[in-house]
Amino acid sequence: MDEKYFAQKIERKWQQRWNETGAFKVSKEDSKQKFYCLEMLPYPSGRLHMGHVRNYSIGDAISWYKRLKGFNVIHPIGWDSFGQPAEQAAIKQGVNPRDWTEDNIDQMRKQLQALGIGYDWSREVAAHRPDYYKFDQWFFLKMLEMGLAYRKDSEVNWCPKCETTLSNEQASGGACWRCGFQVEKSTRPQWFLKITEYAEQLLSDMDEIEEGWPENVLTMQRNWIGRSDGARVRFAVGGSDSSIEVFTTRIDTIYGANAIVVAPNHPIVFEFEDGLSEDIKAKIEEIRAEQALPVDYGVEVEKSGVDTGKTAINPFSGEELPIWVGNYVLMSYGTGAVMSVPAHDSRDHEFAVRYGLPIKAVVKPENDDAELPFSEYGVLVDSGDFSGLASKDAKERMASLAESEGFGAASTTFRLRDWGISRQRFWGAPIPIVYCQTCGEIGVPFEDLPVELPESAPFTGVGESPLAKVPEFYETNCPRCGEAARRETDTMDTFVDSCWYYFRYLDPKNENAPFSVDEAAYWMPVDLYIGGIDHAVMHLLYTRFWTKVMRDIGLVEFHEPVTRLLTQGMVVGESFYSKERECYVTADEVEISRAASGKIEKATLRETGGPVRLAVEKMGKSKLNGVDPDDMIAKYGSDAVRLFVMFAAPVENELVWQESGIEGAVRFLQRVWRFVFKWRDAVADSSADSSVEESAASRKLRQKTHQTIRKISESFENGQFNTPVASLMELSNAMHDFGVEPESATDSELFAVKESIKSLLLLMAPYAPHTSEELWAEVTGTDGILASGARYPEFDPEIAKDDEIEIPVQVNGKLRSRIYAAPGTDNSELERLALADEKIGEYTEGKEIRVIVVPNRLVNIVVKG
Ligand code: ANZ
Ligand code: ZN
Repeated sequence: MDEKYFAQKIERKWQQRWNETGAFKVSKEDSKQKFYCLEMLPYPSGRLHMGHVRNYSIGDAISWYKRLKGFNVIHPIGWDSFGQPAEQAAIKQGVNPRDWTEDNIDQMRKQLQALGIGYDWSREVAAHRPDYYKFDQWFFLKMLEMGLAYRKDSEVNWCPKCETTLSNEQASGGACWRCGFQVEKSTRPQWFLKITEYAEQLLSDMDEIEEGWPENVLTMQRNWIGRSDGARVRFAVGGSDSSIEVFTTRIDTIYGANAIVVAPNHPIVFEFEDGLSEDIKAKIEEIRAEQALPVDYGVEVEKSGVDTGKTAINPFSGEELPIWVGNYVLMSYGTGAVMSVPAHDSRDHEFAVRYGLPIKAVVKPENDDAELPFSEYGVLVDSGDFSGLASKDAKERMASLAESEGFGAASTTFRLRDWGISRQRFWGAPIPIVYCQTCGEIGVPFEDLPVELPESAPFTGVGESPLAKVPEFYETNCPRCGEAARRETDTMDTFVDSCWYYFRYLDPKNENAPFSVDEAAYWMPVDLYIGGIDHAVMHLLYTRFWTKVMRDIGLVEFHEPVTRLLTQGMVVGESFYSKERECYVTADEVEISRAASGKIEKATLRETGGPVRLAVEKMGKSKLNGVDPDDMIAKYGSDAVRLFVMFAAPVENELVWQESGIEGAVRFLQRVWRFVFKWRDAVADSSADSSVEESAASRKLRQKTHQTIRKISESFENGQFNTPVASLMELSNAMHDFGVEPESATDSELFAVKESIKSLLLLMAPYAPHTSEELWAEVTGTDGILASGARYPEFDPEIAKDDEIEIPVQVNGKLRSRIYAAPGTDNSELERLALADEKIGEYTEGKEIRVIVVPNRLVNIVVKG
């Protein structure tokens, strides 16, 4: 054993050993309880960043813990390897997207191995490989059979200059991200998956995961699905056979309607259009153009509109209402038409005020008048036969009247839209469809899968799908009639790939099915899923949807794929902005003075002493505040990096990167190493058992050891993964303070030291596995923790028990005696001890008393009379 701690030497050794022995390889074992620990799979950009390191360190720590607890732990990894950056690299650097992607994967796999994350590499999957995306296509065809995949004309963002479609992100603010040109909406046929068919289940099944998912994620999903209970009501159009159906959540306000407002693309507008004046038509065009611009989520637009001059009849009151076109009514929601009730809806109110439309209140608070708009429930007034009813009752009665009279019905609407999966991209899974002149759109037969991507395509970044320029790809024959036909040239949204990758880990080589039903029945659902909050809706909603489809196909029997979700906080770095230079500078260029807490008190430019503004921001190149995991591992070792990352903050919180923190982690590991080095021989030779007479020192150390085991086990079970590191440091301090030298130690002291070392190493293994393995092998003479099948240490409650504490006993507020009891002794026992005390007896004998106990602190006896 080296006297000094050489992180790199140990780490290389154990990484190699784990690799050779397949230490993290697992298979289904029905007799063993499983634990599925999953981290969101990375996009192979080529370089690991600190966010990844954090994500995988958390997952690995929990995997180690569960493994030592005796679970059959599956901990796999793969690559979300389809998507834009590969295609951009092809355009910019002229490389083949496949080569670029594979090189990046090799690079990042090496980095993950250098971190020593315990993955079962035999289960690695990558979305861009045909053996994987074959089953993206398989699922698509299943959904086609089930009527869950369909094609319809739909709007896309289109840059007329680049002649290409853009994602919403690429069209943010209405400008093309490449050229800044104004983005238009254009219509093209696209494939959709009917996630809306599962809207209701996606909501109600949340009951099953409520315990294990963060509240904010559930709320975001609920809002995204956006269930709205209301009614549909048909208004007849004056002087015509047509009618307009509105969706409203407040049918009880219908007597207050002052207008019907429709979306500019509502069919009725096209019906009216010929008869409208040029002015009105121009205004409608303007609103259409405005709505065609991509909007940034959450930005309020000023309400505007135009009166068409046509009217509709309120079926309840018989009143004639003007029909307006409004910019705030969307064709994509409800029915694309609203009844405008300005007294009770703020949007309608703003609209009515702007155009001087009448505002009539029809709902009032119980005994009160209200400021308008009043959007709460109340009591109906001026509402014909319904006046005097409470809103809630009125809603029910009015909806059933509408239904019985045939002009409406209760109705539920969802905000959730079907999922458009067509992308005009090369680097994605081809949609397995063939278009035939005679037979129409035909799914590729299952036995012909995968529809493979060609080697390459002309990448220009402009125009339609790159695959539409590869005749060898799109020229084919109709699977039904055999005539010449054309393949679909769009590829799938990469969110399809990430919907089911963690099922594929369970059976990655299966050529006939996405995975085996038996494997999934054993391993699923995922016990813990760790990733960023940025996936709260899209990915996590899509994958829940996919699971329900898989259930309906018969692949799985459960409804929800993930029992517990952990959203990790961001890794942020300190950045320094020099005011005189007007740019960010690196930490090396700054003179920093820190408070003991690590907080920066003052920062100045080293060269000039000029002022430097300090900020804590997301790590990034432009801020010069990023750190490269490889550099950190090379400098400090992966165990120190991982230990620091886990220690620095609770996993849900932001983590502020401070290199000084890593230095602390290294010092801790060195200290542990020195202690083990010092005691190794003495401890290894000793076969003492605990039954021998104990010294005070060994009793104290054993108590600390068992308390630490108790505390860390509790923390793990409660989902606190940073506090155990502090407990480890405390235990290590207690070991150093032991005060006995190996040469003079008694058997019981050797036993206590050996127990503390072995416990510390097992408790530390989830955080610093290499060092723990190495030292364990040294102390026990085995091939390490994993190889020897060691289990997580158990604590003995007797030994862990705290010493007794002193509790003052007062009589009428005056100190009269003291009793001794273990901390946490319950109130009735403390009361019994106090009353049994001789001195106290003198005051209480024969008296009427009342006892007040403050646990662990005080017993006060009130003596009456
Ligand atoms: C009349 C009314 C009176 C409404 C009132 C609200 C309050 P949520 O809850 O978000 O589903 N609405 C319906 N379709 C619309 C569309 N295509 N574009 C814009 N607004 C639309 O909202 C439902 C309410 O949003 C509906 O109820 C309708 O306004 C409006 F005191 O009808 B309400
Ligand atoms: Zn055909």
